[in-house]
Formats: sequence, structure tokens, C-alpha cells
Amino acid sequence: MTDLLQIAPEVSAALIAGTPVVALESTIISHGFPYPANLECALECERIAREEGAVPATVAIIGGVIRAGLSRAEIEHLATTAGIPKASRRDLATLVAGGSDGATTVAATMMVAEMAGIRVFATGGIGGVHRGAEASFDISADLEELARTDVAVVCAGAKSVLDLGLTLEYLETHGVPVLGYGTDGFPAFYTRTSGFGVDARFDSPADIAAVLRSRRELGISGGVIVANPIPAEHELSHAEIDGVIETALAEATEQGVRGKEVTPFLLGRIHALTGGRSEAANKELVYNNVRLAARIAGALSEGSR
Ligand code: PSU
Ligand code: MN
Repeated sequence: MTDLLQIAPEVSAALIAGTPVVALESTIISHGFPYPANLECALECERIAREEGAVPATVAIIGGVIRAGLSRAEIEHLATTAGIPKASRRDLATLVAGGSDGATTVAATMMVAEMAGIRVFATGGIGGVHRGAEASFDISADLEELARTDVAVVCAGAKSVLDLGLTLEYLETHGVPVLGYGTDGFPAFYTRTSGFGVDARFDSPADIAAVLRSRRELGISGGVIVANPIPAEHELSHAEIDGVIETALAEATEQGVRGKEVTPFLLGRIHALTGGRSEAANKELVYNNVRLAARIAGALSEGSR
């Protein structure tokens, strides 16, 4: 496995020393934002993790090698190269065997984080059950991964392009706790509320770390969602975003967009239709998640010393 998974020396040193590490995904770089916002976001995430005392481990596949921890040149490569495959669980081995690059989704990044021994991962929003899934069967592999893989995912909830009610039902069925950070409500990415609740509320990173520690002591495996609402000053209004999402969904149906293209298509259309306002909000919520993830990783490493 060591030849196929390369952990950057700085990441591996931190893991051995038990100091904080935060995993970051790369689908958000190659498919979540246009250039140059993607590069700016990826570099700023790494900077914030460091500022908070954690080593960032951006995950991707580079030339058929799974990597945890990238150089600046490699991040630039992911941000500027067109057509880097979106890599979820089903794609990992194919891309490795083919010597390809791949931009890892939440699902694939969780897998790599677990392989590397990284316990906390920050992203923007998770994939979920799509609206109309009763006909399309479009349920993100992120949910299945959350059911099985032992990593805490700090996110701003999920976009309402998804059916958030069904997404939460799916998580409940699979035993994935949804922990609200400073909130009783499940956030809807651009907005702080969705009308749905969380399973439990916590107001400090140490309290979330305590839950992760208890799970480990009890031998409970699988993922945990830490739902961290977008900061109020960057929130969009429900009125603004709901209309845009309806338009983007209608366009996707009209154009027959399917499979792994659905989520990137919707993100691209939302960014275009809001004239960059959603892009700015998207960046800010990701930064907010990286900050919290670093603090949770810090609290975990405090407790293990
Ligand atoms: N949601 C976002 N931004 C993203 C994604 C989801 O708001 O960039 C990406 C994540 O990498 C997530 C993936 O894991 O899309 C889910 O894709 P799918 O719905 O095809 O499983
Ligand atoms: Mn899908």
C-alpha cells in the first residue's frame, strides 16, 4: 500500500507526533469552483489550517499515486488543468492502475484520510440524496462512505439542490450522527438554516472532540458530520438562492445531465446565475469549516497527550 499511497513528510511527521492534521478534498478545486477562485480557495484553506496550528493534507491522485499532502505546484496543476477526473470510491483503483490524476470527492477523501490515519476533514458541503431520487436513484456515494468510514467531516450542511430531508433520513438509517456546531438546525450551505434539525448541538471544538473520542472508546466506526453554518455576515437570503437553485435544477433536467456530472453542473450554474455572490459565500463557508476542523483536530491531539 505504501507505493500507492504517499503521505507528505510534514503530514506523516504530524501524525506520528500526534499533532493536528486536517484533510482537504480536491473535487472542490477541479470541479467546485472556476479558475482562479479554485486556486485561491485551495491555498487559503491550507493557510488557515496552518494559522490554526494544523498541518493541511490536501488529498488527490497525482500520476496514479494517492497523495495526502500536496505541493503548491500540484495544487496549481489541479486548479488549472481541464478534465481532471472526479474521483469517488468507485474510481480510485481505476485511476491508480491507469497512472492518472484524480480530484477526490468527499467519499474518496474520507477513504484516503482513514488510510492515512487522519481523523478530521474539512469541506464545503457533502453530497446527498438528490431531489427526484425516487426516479433517478441519484444518491451520492458520500453518504455510503459516511456510513462506513471513520472520519469526522466538517461541512456547512448540504445544498438544497439536494433533498435535505431524505439526506438526513439516509444518514439516520446508517447511524451517522449529525452534530451541529453552535446551532440546533441543519444548515443549507448558503443559508444558516434549512428547517431541519441536527441530532445534538455543541458549542466548543473540545466537546466535539469528546464525542469522537467516546466513539473510538466504544468501538463505534463510521463517519460523523459536524454541521457548521456559514457565518451570518456571508449568508445569502433564502429568497435569492431558492430561485437560482430551481433554475439550475430545471436546466439540468432539460439538458439531460446525469451521473457524476450532475453536482458540478449545478454548482457551475449556481455560480453563474448569482454573478459570483454564491462563489464568495462558498469560499467563506469553506474557510470557516477549515478553521473549525483545525480546532477539533487540536482538541483531539490535546486529549491524546
Ligand atoms: N457540494 C458542494 N461543492 C462540491 C461538492 C459537493 O457544494 O464541490 C463535491 C464534493 O466533492 C462532493 C461531490 O463529495 O461534489 C459529490 O458529488 P456527487 O453528488 O456526484 O456524489
Ligand atoms: Mn450522483
